[in-house]
Amino acid sequence: MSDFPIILHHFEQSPFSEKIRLIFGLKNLAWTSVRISRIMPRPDLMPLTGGYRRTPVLQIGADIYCDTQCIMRELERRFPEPGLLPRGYEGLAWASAMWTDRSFFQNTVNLVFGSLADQVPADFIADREQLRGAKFDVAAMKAAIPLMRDQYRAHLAWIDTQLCDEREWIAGDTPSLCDVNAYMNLWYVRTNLDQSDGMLAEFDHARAWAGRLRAIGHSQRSEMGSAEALDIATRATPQTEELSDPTDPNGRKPGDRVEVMPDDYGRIRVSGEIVALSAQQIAIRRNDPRAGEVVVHFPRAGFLVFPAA
Ligand SMILES: N[C@@H](CCC(=O)N[C@@H](CS)C(=O)NCC(=O)O)C(=O)O
Repeated sequence: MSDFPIILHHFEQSPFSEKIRLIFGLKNLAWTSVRISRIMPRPDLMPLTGGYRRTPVLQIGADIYCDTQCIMRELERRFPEPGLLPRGYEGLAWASAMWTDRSFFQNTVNLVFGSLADQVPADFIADREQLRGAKFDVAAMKAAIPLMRDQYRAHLAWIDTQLCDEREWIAGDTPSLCDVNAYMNLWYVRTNLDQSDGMLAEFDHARAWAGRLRAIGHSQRSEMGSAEALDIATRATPQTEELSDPTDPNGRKPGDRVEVMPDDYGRIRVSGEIVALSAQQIAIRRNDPRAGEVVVHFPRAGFLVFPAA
């Protein structure tokens, strides 16, 4: 295994980062925290990611993992015990992110920022408008709060239904990615709006479940500055081995030059040369004037791959 620290580039208020902090807790992993600004610029992080700007990012030496799907996959691969894929439901556990990170999360974001409305700083709004390429309209979000409450409640009710046979975790006897993915949204509401868990009042099972997840904690955390993390990447050599995908539907292969970007928001293209490829991951090699040679990893679901322009 790698001698490099497990570095998470994140900010405290980030719900997607909370997923990964919770996984550190579940796997009892010591990790290094690099606190990044909540808004751009992030001058020591961009040399590592090649422009990918969403949070969090995991760094191990000169290997950089973007998006929680990809980060979870790598943590599961490197630290398989305890496993977070429920037996018999592995595919569904991965797929649960498409519910929790998209429909459930967009609903949660609107609820949180609609409720915070006038307290949301102007520079944050401007930054998120750039991220989305669309207006971040807190007044519209505020007006939509009753609608968002209905939606949020429907998502909570699904969690509660899943737990109503007195099981402790969504997919059975042990915590899994299904729990981590869904919990992020409750964590976000609780930390911003509803410390008393008022919206959970009617859902006894989901409320108890959220309490169990909260109790897990984040394992052993130490802090590092962003310049030091960049320096680690500069001195390290990427460890990713070449992997080809004989059934890639577009005939892509290691050595091809491509650009990769999310399909939803933060649509910034990152360019590089394919190192590894499968149905669920793509890793590209880049050379950066400050970071040196790095390999940047992305998931496939929710990401678009183009031939380099
Ligand atoms: N699908 C991404 C979504 C990540 C995401 O949206 N993170 C938020 C923060 S919680 C973000 O990137 N906000 C803009 C930013 O930090 O630049 C993932 O799973 O990592």
